[in-house]
Amino acid sequence: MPSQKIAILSVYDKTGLLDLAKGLIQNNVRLLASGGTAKLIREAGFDVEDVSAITNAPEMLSGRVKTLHPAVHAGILARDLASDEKDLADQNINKVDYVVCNLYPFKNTVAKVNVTIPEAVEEIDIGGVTLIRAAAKNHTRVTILSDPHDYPIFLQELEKGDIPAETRQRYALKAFEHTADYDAAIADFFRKQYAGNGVQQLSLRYGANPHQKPAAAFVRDGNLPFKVLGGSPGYINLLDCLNAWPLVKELKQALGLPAAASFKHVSPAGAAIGVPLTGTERKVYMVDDIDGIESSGLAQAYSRARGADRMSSFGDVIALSDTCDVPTAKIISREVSDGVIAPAYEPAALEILKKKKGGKYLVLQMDEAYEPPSQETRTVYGVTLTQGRNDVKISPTKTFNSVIRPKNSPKLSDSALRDLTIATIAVKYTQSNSVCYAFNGQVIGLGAGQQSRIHCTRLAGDKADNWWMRFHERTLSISWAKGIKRPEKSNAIDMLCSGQVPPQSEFETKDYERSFAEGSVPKPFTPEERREWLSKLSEVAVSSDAFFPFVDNVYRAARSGVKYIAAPTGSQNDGAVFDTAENLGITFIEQSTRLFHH
Ligand code: 93A
Repeated sequence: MPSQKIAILSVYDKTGLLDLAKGLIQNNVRLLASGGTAKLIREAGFDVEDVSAITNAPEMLSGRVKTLHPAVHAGILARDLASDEKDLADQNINKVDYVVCNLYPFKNTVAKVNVTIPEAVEEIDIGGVTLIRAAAKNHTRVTILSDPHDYPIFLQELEKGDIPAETRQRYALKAFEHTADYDAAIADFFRKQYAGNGVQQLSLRYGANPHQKPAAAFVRDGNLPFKVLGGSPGYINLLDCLNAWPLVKELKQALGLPAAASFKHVSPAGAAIGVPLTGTERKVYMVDDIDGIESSGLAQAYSRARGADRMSSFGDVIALSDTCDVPTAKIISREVSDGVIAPAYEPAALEILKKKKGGKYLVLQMDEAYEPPSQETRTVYGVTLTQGRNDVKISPTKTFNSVIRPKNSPKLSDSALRDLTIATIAVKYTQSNSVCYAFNGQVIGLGAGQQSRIHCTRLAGDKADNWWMRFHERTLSISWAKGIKRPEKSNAIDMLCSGQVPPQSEFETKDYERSFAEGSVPKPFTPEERREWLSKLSEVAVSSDAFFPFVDNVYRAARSGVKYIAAPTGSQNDGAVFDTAENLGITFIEQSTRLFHH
């Protein structure tokens, strides 16, 4: 006669317990239960023994030790092996077949306002986790029920005989998820208590919006890779920093010059390397009065990154590849900006930045040696998504030498390779779809987050055009009204350069004209003047994060002086795209890696 099956029951949540006990008994299962669980079953009139019947040890330490005993765990963990059977027989221990357990309500307890550490500590379940883990580990023989919702189906299957292997596997998986979630909640609580704010975790005021609370940033392993030297970051600030930093790190690695990026809403508004600035560029980027800029590659890089699209960079988060020096800090100090991340700061530069925004300017110091894990995880609407990190390396020597069209194209120049590298690294960190135009070591137009590729190509192209219109003599020679602020100048220039003038209403006209010195409102550009000036822009490089589905993208790019396009292929229209590029004198480089980013 087969020996009687044994179930150990130890549940905090006693939902469905009595029906389960009844069903088990009807199926001739012997019940063993911990204190409160046994009491409830017994009081309902069912036959149950205390766990101490097999441990010969009482519950101790006010319940801290209830089921922790070799008689319990050897009974659960034993396999159908002769050596295990012998060990059990030597100790007079019976095999356990079913474990029913759910854990102390740690999450509910720590969710209470003003919960103390001792209160939380008492809710850390040890014996229950051990029961669950042991039974789940030995699921080839043992069934673990950690969710009361599973009791009815379990009883139906028990009626039929043995619990099928697939059911045991499903319950084991659920059990492992249950203990993992439980441990994560414990770690979360103690991280907040013991990790020290800013070391392993950082409390944030709120998430993407003020009503999204609580919010925090943390790592599970080691410390955060950055230190807060000034201000306190918001959620979106961190998203910007953690995208902008790898962008500048990769630009520097790829091109060997200091790099800077200016981010807004998790896409770059500008990104550049430290190519020396001409006098005109200094004027256009509003840095002609910065001392020491000629000898600071970093300041030049940031001038370019910030100068590319001053409208989009308003209130930016900045990433710098190198130690922030005084000229760079001076440029930053007088722009409207939210924060900066850099590997280090010269003391005098830090002093300047710490005075910004009444001392609230965000200054983060990034650990240059930090390497993120290769796997990325996030949850969206309760669903966890995981992927390998996009760690593909973009390099001027390796990324653009696969297939170049037309086939007889001359070797790409160093400056073309440099600008293709910049545009491609920029799209790698831009919300998709994205298309980037680069020239002279910097982004000059970037289209981010458009659902249609041609809209990206147009948006980026229009930005490149606006950028170039800022170099027109008429824009350069604007005389400004007294006391006008830098952002107001940028707004007025943008109105002029993007063809928004003449304004449509009397009020708008008045507002616009207020920016300029008396009697010197610049004449709007006529379509012919625009066309004429834009035709002078040439040698521009474009990178796209995925293939061009239609030839319209190539036509649009050509209008903004584009001579090089790097894009993945795979469209049905590839042939037409290549032909169009060739007809327009554009070199097309098949860049083999798709670079979507979200
Ligand atoms: O404090 S414990 O970690 N020590 C134990 O040995 C132990 N064994 C089971 N808590 C322990 N449990 C937990 O007790 C179970 O996880 C379950 O949540 C609870 C059931 O207790 P009772 O049967 O006394 O109501």
